[in-house]
Amino acid sequence: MRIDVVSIFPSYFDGLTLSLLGRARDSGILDLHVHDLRDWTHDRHRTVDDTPYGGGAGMVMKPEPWGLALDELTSNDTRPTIIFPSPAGEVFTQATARELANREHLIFGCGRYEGIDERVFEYAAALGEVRLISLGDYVLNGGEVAVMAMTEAIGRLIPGVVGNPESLVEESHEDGLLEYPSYTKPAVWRDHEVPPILLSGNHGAIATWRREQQLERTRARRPDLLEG
Ligand code: 6GU
Repeated sequence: MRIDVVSIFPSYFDGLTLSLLGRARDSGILDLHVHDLRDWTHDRHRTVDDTPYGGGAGMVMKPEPWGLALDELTSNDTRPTIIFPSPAGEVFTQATARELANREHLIFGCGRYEGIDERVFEYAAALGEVRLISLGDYVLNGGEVAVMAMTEAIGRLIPGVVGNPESLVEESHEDGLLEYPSYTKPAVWRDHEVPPILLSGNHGAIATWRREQQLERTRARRPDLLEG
């Protein structure tokens, strides 16, 4: 998979070269490129924003640098998926991550200020599949942190990125429930005991107990997940 990220703060993404995704990148499974939006400006101040038509607070990202960036990054492919992180978008879930992990080419456009000129989304729709995606119902200063989260969630689902594929299955959200609790040695730690069933060697009973724990936790913490 190829991923292009466009941002006015490209160094935010230095962290993506570490650990899991860094190894995927080194091994060639993930072809990740981070770009500075200002490289597609042509004025002395490398301007990317301007005041909003109609008035109002804050600044809006100008369309021209985005147009040039999208032209260049889509010049040699069949319709990529172009994602604009936005608190006004559809909410990102594990299902979204699974869907996007199957794409050949993702482009993330990180907005800052009050947002990007709306015409950029219209223009991008002619070049690829446009998705506005939110992490949840709270406000960040820009799309960078959201793109870090999304690329990690997507990247770990690409075959070969996570060493043991079984570890992907028994995660919170993969089966629509929260994860069961985990324990390791010692069996007693500061007067806190490991549930005895886990020491029983009865694998059937352990599987049943874990399922009950998943349901109990989901009911207590995330009843919304059980509604469907
Ligand atoms: Cl994707 N962007 C911004 N700026 N804020 C957010 C968000 C995205 N998701 C939740 N809050």
